[in-house]
Amino acid sequence: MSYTTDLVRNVSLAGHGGTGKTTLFERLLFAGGVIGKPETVESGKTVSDSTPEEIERKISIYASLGHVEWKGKKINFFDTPGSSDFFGDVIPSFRAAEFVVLAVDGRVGMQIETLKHWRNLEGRGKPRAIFITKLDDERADFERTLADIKEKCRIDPVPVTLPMGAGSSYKGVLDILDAKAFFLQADGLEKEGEVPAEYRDAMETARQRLIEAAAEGDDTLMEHYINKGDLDAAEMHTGLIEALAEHKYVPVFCGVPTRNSGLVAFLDFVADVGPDPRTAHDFAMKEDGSEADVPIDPGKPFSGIVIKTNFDQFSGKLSWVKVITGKLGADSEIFNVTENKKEKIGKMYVCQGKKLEETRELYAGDVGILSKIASARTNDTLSAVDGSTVYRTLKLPEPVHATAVNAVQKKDEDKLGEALLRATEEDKTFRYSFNAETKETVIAGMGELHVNIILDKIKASQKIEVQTHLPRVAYRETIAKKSGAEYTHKKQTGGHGQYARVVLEIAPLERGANYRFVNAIFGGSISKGYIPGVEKGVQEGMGAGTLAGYPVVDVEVKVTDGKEHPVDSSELAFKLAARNAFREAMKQASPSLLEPVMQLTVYVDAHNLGDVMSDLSSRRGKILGQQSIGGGIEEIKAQVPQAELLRYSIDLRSMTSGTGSFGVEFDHYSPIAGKTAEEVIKAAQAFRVQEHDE
Ligand SMILES: Nc1nc2c(ncn2[C@@H]2O[C@H](COP(=O)(O)OP(=O)(O)O)[C@@H](O)[C@H]2O)c(=O)[nH]1
Ligand SMILES: [Mg+2]
Repeated sequence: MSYTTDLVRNVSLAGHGGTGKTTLFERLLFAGGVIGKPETVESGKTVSDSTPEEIERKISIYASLGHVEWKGKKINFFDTPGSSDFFGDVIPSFRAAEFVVLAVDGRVGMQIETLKHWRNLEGRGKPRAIFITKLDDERADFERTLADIKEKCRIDPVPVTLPMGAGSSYKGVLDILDAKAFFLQADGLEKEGEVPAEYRDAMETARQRLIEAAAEGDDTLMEHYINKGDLDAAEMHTGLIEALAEHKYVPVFCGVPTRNSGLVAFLDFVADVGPDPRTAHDFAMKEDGSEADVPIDPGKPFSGIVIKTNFDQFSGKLSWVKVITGKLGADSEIFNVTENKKEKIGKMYVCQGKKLEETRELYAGDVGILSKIASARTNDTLSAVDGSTVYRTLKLPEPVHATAVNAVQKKDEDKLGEALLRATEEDKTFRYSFNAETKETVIAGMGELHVNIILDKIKASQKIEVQTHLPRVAYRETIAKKSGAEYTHKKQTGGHGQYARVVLEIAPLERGANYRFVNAIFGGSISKGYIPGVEKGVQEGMGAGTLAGYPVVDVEVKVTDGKEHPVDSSELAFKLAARNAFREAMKQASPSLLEPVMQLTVYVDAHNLGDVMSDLSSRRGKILGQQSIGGGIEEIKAQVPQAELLRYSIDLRSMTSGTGSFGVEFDHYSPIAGKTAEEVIKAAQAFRVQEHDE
């Protein structure tokens, strides 16, 4: 069954972990008749939390997609993970859904991840709503939660449903829009009924508020409202649709997902009022790097973007596609614009969690799944064969937590490498690289949990053991003063000898200049043909400094003299002589260590500012600036040695109860001395001993 654009609605369920998103998703599928029996997160059998790692931890790690047909509309729901470690799987739903519903726990109010989502959505101007859960709990309080949302998001949200009763006397919800009540049942879905007399006043007050919101929809409605003090049902309907599409109000829903309460009024609203994809647009990249809006439009040739990639045990690679224009058909030919490759589409699917269902057509606005499109990767633009539009890639956060990793058994290294590579394809916030300098495989992600879960999954699926440790810092060595040395390489082996003599001078260069080689030989004491050998030798010498074996930088090497032998000289002999001459010279040139210093940007709540600043100082950090960026958030810019930041994502999280976040990039190399340098040298020696043992 396929649905035209006007009949498609996309909703992302997002918010802090544990607020009830997965439960809500499950119950919405139940209300829509997709599943006959809803399961609990605790049972490990929900449609959404279906992977072994999710079942084991009882949290969502990956985005899931499912859909219900409601009032003739196909409503796609994304269930998303709550922990910031998995934010990379929330972003695709923010891109693909025209409507984001943030779940808020009625016991605790607006929590940090939800607030971060809120800020992200502000940047997108995306229509959004709030769903307050857990109102059956004695500690829950609808009004208090609403007040908290008002304060933290600086909005005046508009209730579309209101709770009847609270805690153990919770009875169900009032549907303000349709002036109905939905009563909680001992079993099964809630039942529609008359609004009890005691709630009529509350209902009327809420209806007035909703009418005001509708009147914001456009100027004529506002005029009618001002003149009549009311709007009729049809006016209210159009007003709410228009005002929501432009994010002029934030509807609030409530309920108890675990007991199937608050679902019907919510589904009605999404189907009747929720944003039509045709009111939304996506973003194309223009040649000059700027963006252009592309309306979601079924009338154009096909184009779409791959928003997510995952690997299924049975179906192989699955590419999730948001159709932006036109229609995508099964058994058709398309063009991967990003990879410049024609592709044949075979079967095409929609899904309910991990269950795939074949479909023949997907219209603009809809989200579906293609299997086995070899070239397709997350962020690729797909289009009709003659298309050339390229869509903007997903705005994903940069990884902030790095770990070095290796297989316990040497023979498993290749398997580990392949599995890590595949993980980077599935997860764009996960990186994997081999650092030739420190001879380590380094992986990086959004936090310790993120990285550990990926490793656990690899261990289990590949049946290999892996070890992790803090990544080694890529130090450098340099010199502080001029010096010179001469070295004669001389060997008599059998009939044929080796001979070369090199005299050179070295001098410090400015920071960042790296390396300069000067051939200052006059009178041909070393023939031209041997100079490349000399330079190779110098470079080898610089590859491992004399202090701790780190690469040497910012040095000028000048070859001033030498000597060769008509028979016994060779390029190899000059290389060896130059390498040793360089080492001798370096020892005399006051060698010192340089460490990488990172540019750090930290975002924290104002009340954590003092702690975070003094912590940065204790990490040998230099504060460059600090400013308020609104919403009670402070931005700190600092330069901090990389060696002090290896566990920063963990430490910042504990210092700020998870509210802080940061970005980091390499800035420059800076000298270190004294105790800090001694420790680095000691550690490097220990490492070399260990390497020899292996
Ligand atoms: N009492 C109560 N518990 C709920 C409600 N909604 C969800 N829960 C429970 O809250 C926990 C977290 O729910 P889950 O759906 O996994 O939250 P998610 O992390 O947002 O997906 C589970 O134990 C649910 O059973 C509710 O309305 N009332
Ligand atoms: Mg969940």
